[in-house]
Amino acid sequence: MMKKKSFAKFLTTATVSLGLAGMAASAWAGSLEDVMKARGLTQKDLLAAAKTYTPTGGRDEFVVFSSGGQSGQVIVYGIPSMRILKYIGVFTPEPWQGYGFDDESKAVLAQGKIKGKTINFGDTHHPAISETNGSTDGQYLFINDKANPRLAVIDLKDFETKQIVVNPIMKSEHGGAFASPNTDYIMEASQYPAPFENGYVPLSKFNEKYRGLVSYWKFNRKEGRIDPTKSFSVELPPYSQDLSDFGKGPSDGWSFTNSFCTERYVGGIEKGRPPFEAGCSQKDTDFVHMINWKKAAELFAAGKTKKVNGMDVIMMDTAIKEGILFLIPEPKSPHGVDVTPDGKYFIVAGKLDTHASVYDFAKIKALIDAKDFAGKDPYGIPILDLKKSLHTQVQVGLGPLHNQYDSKKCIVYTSIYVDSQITKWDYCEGKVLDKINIHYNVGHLMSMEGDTANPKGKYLVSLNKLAIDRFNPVGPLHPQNHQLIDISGDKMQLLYDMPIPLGEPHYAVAIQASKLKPKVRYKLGWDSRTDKKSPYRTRPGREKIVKKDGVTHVYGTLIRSHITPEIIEVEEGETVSLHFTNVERAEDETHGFAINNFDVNLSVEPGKTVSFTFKADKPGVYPYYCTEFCSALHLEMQGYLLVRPKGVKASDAAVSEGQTYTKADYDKQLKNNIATQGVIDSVVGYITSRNFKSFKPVVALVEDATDQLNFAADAKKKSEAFAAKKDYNNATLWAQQWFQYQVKAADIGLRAKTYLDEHGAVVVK
Ligand code: CUK
Ligand code: CUA
Repeated sequence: MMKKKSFAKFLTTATVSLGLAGMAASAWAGSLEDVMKARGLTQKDLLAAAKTYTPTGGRDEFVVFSSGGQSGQVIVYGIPSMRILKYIGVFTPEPWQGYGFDDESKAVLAQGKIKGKTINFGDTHHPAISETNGSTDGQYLFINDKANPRLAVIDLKDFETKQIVVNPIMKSEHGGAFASPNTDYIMEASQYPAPFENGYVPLSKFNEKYRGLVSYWKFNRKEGRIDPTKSFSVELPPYSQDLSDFGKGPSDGWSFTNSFCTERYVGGIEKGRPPFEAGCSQKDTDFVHMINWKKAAELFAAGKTKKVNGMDVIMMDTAIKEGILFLIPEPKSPHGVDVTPDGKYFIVAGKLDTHASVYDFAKIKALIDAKDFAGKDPYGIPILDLKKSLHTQVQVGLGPLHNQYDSKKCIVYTSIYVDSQITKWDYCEGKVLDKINIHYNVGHLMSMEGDTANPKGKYLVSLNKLAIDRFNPVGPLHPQNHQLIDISGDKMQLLYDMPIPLGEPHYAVAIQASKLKPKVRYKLGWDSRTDKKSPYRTRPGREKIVKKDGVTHVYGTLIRSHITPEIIEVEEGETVSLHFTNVERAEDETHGFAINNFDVNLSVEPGKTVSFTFKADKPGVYPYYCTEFCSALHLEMQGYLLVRPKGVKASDAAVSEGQTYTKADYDKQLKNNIATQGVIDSVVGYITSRNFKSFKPVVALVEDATDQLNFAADAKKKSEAFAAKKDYNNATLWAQQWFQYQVKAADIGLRAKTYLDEHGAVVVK
């Protein structure tokens, strides 16, 4: 350790050697002008900063759910601060949340197995928030996995993944997840045509046997789960279906799915054939598919389906005969179809075209009603005339991809991939209003609730594929760049760049933060994945170890700062099932649980019960501990798993400790505890003399502190009982435990006091 004198010398040397840098630092701490000069900031920068900067303790107006791309997760961040709030484990394990480590969440991930095989990644593309009357309601989030056709349900009450459904027919999936205006159905469309059956079908049979598919998954809002038995699909031609959207208002009851490669090209570059990219971009138009899903649901209810791999499918012949499936040409290699907030139009942008096309649903409906068709595709599906279906076409830039709507009437924003721009335009009048450069190669873009019946305007995020020179370099693999743009005025203004270091996000959705009502704790003993009381819940004092059906069940509890039990001894070869209930009621008092060598980390939030089942296959000593820094004595939140070799008897000998305590130790601890109680009483006095009941967070803190003081009283009783029996060793240790609860109560009390001081509490009589 450095001596005092040499430390002082070190300080002087350091100050001198800092020299000029030290001066710059002092300039930095000065006025606004000084800081601007030192950091090279302009007035415009300051304005942008003022629009995004969120002071400590401040909240964001909007919350974004972004796809986490290949990570198989969802990224949650705030707008306008662009601060990342959470990564939600969805299709892949996420150790911090214990997702894929505790038995309960393993069961959710296991739903995502495909033909018995565990899939360790997901390619998430399109999140969708549940809707009521076409507006986001903040209850559920859905997201797709493009690579392994799957859909996941996330409950926004606790931001946890509850269900994964595998599409039994598709071999890839892109046009999901999209929610119908009242979330009756979640829609997904396949991407790459493939045979319905799971076996081998040669490409020579492409036209007859390969198919596309749209599935409508029935969502049971009460259960918060998809019901596969009430879900159905519609067979489509082997075009590469791309993105989808549900109609609303006048177009409610219909869904739209665009496509590319209607050439039905099958590639073969290795044989000298032109590659997919040539064969799939030959024609000037592809097809948007229109499906009357309400009528399709009636056909399903009437049994007019065929079972394919266990799923009910309305076959193309039936769909054509019943008049629920139509095609409209769309220019060229389109990407995305976006229904306007009023449901009167939908916009399609062709990647290889400079135009965005605005389709008029009323015109389309009239053509369908009059059976006015321009022809049929090779499968007999009626094709509508492009010109007769259009409202207008607008030249928006090179490589337009996706569209998002503003709260202002008729205003839409389109991402322009090749030009690296966002174009703002009027789809009613058909004219371009503004363009802004972004960095670089935008994919999706997202305005606030901009894909709903009630867009909120204000901000737009450009989800850029490339970041190139925007951030400090971190190697050849760059983060992606989400750029925040102010759209409140006539001209778009770039505000902020946020690197996204997780997967390649595709789409994202935003919601007004006020619509989200997540809980802060679970009911005591809750299995958060089934949303039911856990059969393995335990309460303090009821912890036990029981053997049942060859499994050793440990019913334990977690609370600041101990794990009960602290010693678990089993025999080699035993199957052990640990069940921990976090019995805290305090907000944010999560405990973790990890054991050496068993590949486990559990996250046990207040009230939650989680389990971890494993085979104690190797004799040894395995320390376990809490992995969340939960309290001052967090490091002491520990225990031992002992696995004794087969046939060796459990030792009944008392544990050996390093220290025993005397009456003098006891008296000293007692004196200390009494003094501490004095401090606690003064803090309690301070709080209760103020109007603390007007502050909800303080009421919660006071409840928590009361709990701790009750625990303290309990430990005090035990200490006194041992002291009466002159067992000063145990009396001292329980007195120490009593003190530990006092410390926790004092810590909470001081937090409450600070809160009251900062929020202007007043003295009451
Ligand atoms: S997609 Cu990736 S930028 Cu999957 Cu919606 Cu367009
Ligand atoms: Cu509980 Cu650390």
